Formats: sequence, structure tokens, C-alpha cells
Amino acid sequence: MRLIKKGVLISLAATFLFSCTACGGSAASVETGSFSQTTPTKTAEQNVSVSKKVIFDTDMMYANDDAAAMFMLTQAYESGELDLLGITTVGGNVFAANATTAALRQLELIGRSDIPVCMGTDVPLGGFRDMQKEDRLYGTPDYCGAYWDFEKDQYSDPNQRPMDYMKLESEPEYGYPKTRALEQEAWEFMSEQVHKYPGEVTILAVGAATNVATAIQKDPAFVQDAAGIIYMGGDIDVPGNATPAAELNWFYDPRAIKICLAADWKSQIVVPDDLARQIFMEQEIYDRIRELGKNKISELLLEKEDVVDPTQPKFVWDVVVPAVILKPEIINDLQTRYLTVDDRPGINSGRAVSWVKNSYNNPETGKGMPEGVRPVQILMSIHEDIFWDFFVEILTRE
Ligand SMILES: [Ca+2]
Repeated sequence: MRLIKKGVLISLAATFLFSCTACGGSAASVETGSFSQTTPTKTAEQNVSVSKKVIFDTDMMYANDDAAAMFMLTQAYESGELDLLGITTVGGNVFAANATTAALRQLELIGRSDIPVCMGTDVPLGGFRDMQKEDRLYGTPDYCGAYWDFEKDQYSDPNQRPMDYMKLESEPEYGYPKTRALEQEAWEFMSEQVHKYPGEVTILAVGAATNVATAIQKDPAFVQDAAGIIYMGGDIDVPGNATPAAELNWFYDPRAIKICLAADWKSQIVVPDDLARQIFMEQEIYDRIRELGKNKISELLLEKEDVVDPTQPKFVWDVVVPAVILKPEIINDLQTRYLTVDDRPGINSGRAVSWVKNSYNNPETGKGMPEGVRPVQILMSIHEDIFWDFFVEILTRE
């Protein structure tokens, strides 16, 4: 029974990486500073500036979109395009212990165990949901990541979930790592690095936002010393992919993402599921990776999956996040909106709510915008051709 459940989880994961999302339009220039704000309309030129020291905060699985995004970052680190300070793990697709094993093991397999990994928390700030109750009241989610294990009544108590990355409930897909995570909490690692390099560190948050929100709560100077944050998460103008209201990362810990979005960052960019729904991994991309890739990364990715099922779109959510930093020319439509999330328990828990320019309100000036909510840049479309060329090039680089 257990194996069957796991089988379901794994097969869903397999469609991830190379499973969902968007489209887009214009050149972007990079300079020191923060991401500029734009009007909530398609712009011809985006003035994006980013720091090149990053921490990758992830709910990683094996050769999924998180893993491919991490490989893009390790490749860029290898060629000196950025400084990958470390990987931190969090809940979302899986629990933090599973994500930690996956990060350590995949770094080993590509020969980059020098990159620090820190295990974070998977306990949402508001506590774990009661999935049986929520199912009854709000319907069964379409996808709920690590919550599947509660959903299927695998654990009668959340404390039975895996909490030691060297003692998972079954042998990990690629085996246990020989290397170990740092003996430090993820939020502490983030905080330490941000203060070590004030104004230089960008957080790339592609799982639930729990670690980042914890750093904000425990370290009053955290946000002020960070360069900014880029999230993958949120369904802004479309129905959720977890529930009708919410995207998975924001469904997992709505309170955390609400705290993050309300913080006074120099720069906040959201890569939403709206975008992910427009961009698909086509067979041609696998074929190009097979043709050009002679490295371990290509091998890992193709070993997991190298044929597109024409009946199932292959979404690629998280891989857009490193591309925003490394190849800002992909950016087409970057909109400024005031953005928050409904963090109350209920049918709308995790729903994104945004304010755009209209006859009375202007997110650029703050006129008519709600108190306690901040402007955020939302990437609504990219230039797909530029993105895919970059994706293939960086992952197949020797
Ligand atoms: Ca993720």
C-alpha cells in the first residue's frame, strides 16, 4: 500500500521537471541595484538589476524542476557568473528531510559537494493543515505535495513524517548521500550570509516560504541587508494548481509567504504559476540536450525522463528563476502590482490577491493601494526562444 502511494508521488514528480508554463517579450539590462518597478503592462525594456550572490531555497526532488534549477546555478557558479552560497531546504513538494537528501545526493553525483546544504523547516508557520477536514469542507486538492502523505492518511501525526535526512521512510531514489548538511538551521544560514555580504545576497525561494519568513521574524535586519528575493509561487490571475484558490508553494504555508511579501525588500520578483502554465518542455529540448550534453547533469536529467508524453504537458516552474538572474533578456512582461495572499484558514487559503492600475488606483505611486501591502514585480511572460536556448546551453556546458 505504502509503495503504491509512493509510486503515485514519484510519477507526479516525474512530470514536474520537465512538466508546465509561459511566453513573452523584451530585452533587459542588468546593473547594480534593485529591480526597477514597471507599469502593469507589457514593456519594451525592463531594467533589471541583480546581485550575483544567491542562496537557493528549495523543496527539491530528483531531477525535477528544482533540481534542474540547482544544476543551472551550479553551472553558472562553475563558470564564475554567480556565487552560489548554499542550498537550503524547505517543505512543498516533499518534506524538508527528503529535500535535503535529494540536494546532497545530487550535488555529489555532479561533483559539487563543496556547495553547503542546510536543512530548513517544513512546519508551516500556522501549523500543518488537517487535510481530512479540508477535503471534506473544500474538496480534495488537485496536487498538494508533501501533504499527500497526510491526505492519504499515511501518518496519523505530523511528527511521524521524515525528519532525519539520513533516516527516510524508505531508501531514497538515488541512495543516501555520503556528505552531510551543515549543523545550522536554514534561516540562520540565510541570516549569516546576508550580513556577511550586505546588499549582495539574493534569495531564490522556490518552495514554501517558511525559512525566509522565519529569518524575517527572527532577524530584524535580515531584509534590509539582503539584495532581494525571487520567488516561484502563486497563481495570480488563474485558478490554483493545488486547490481552486491556491498554488502549491503558497498553499503549503500561506502565512509565511504573506510575511515575505509584506517585507520591505529592495527587490521582490514573483515568477508565478501563471507563467509556468505557458511554458512546456518539448521533445525537441530533450533531443538537443541529448545531442549536446556530455556532462553528468545531462545524463541525470535524461536518465530520469527523455521522452515527452504528448498527452501531458511538461511544466518547468522553478527553472525560470535562475534564468531571471542569469539571462534577464528572457524577460518580456514584468508587471508591478501590490500583492498579498489570503492566509486565513478556509476555502481561499493561499489565494493570491493583487492590485493593478485602474481609473482610481496606481501601484506605481501607491495611490489607492491597501495599507500593509507592498508592490512586487510579477513576471507574466518571457521570450521562450531565448529561454530555451539558454536552458539547453547552460545545462550542456562542459
Ligand atoms: Ca520547487
